[in-house]
Amino acid sequence: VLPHRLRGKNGLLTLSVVAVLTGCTLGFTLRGTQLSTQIYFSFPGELLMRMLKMLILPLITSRNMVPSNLVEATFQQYKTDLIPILKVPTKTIQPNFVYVVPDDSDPKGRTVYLELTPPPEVIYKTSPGSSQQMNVLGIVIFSATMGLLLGRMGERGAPLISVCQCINECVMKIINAAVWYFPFGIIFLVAGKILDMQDPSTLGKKLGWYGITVLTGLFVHGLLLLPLFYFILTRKNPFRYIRGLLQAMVIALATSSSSATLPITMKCLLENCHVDRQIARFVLPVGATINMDGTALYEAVAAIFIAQVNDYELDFGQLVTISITATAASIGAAGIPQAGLVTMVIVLTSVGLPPDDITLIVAIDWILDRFRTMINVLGDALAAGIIAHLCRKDFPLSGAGKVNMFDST
Ligand code: DAS
Repeated sequence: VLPHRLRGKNGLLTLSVVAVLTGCTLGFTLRGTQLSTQIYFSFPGELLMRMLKMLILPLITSRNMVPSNLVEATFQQYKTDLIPILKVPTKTIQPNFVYVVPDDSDPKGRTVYLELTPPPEVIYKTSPGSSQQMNVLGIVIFSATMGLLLGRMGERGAPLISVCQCINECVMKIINAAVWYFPFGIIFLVAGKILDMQDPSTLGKKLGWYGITVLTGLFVHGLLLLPLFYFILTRKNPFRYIRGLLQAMVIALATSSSSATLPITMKCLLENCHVDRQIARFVLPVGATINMDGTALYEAVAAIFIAQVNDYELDFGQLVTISITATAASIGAAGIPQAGLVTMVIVLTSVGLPPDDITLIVAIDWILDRFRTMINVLGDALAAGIIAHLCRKDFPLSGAGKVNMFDST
């Protein structure tokens, strides 16, 4: 059905970019009408999000439960050296659910509660059926441990290993089929968000400068600092590697979710960037959960913007506090839309800023969320490329180089 030139992986990228542009055009064209997004736009876009989230659990578990000689060799040869690079940082911040509850007794009528368990409406606010309820990090660690143990069980573990390999092969076939729906879903996701966007005139000039600052920071970090870091550690052309990730970055732009983009990021790393599949299947899910460069940068800039709006002079110590808490809060943010907005209240609270002032930036958060999610995905993929390079230096990895997507041995 598709013209020959659109059948390849670059064709899908072209279709996705055209879909984003079509969604923007459709959204801005229809903004003046009384069209309801709930009727016309929410279903195709939500279907795309749920298709991606449906694939996360089977993809992570089936890939990681197949024993990998990488993890075994790592345990044998680098019991104390390499594991810290792959393992979760010792102090992981569990996502604290923070929500603002109007409190009549408070003279300003606003009180912040730091809750460890969210009330149902907060869960619904993050995103219904989101991976916020799915403990991706726990699933990765459990399935990788199972893979290790199954590898040591010899013949007894073979049946379950074979089942995992078959599941993994089926999941990759489903991903390859599902990706052709993505351009269609992207159109409605983007158009629906633009239709819902507050009237641009309500965005103050300050908010415009705030948005430009965040986007400039993300651009510098994502296209200058990260590639420089990748080149220093691998001596390879970072932009050739990033070109292989364009499809995943477009999906990240369209979905605002690192977790939902995970199946495509995995596909790009294996097919385009030729990263060892054992590294990709362990590093990506962990990165999508705790490695969020874009979110950390965004939360720091947002906190400083809110301080300036309140004419609140931050001293050097408070700026350092903001940098540290923004990094910690980004670790706790889940890979779902606007998760960074939820954890940012922790950053504001750390320097005595009014947490419910996040309402100042909500109006354009849905746009910035897309770009910071792109940088999050880029950071995860570059980290996987660096770790694969460092590991390959030390011992031969099976499966390095061009990988057949269905080769799940
Ligand atoms: N949307 C989040 C992600 O998926 C990032 C954020 O909300 O800051 O990475």
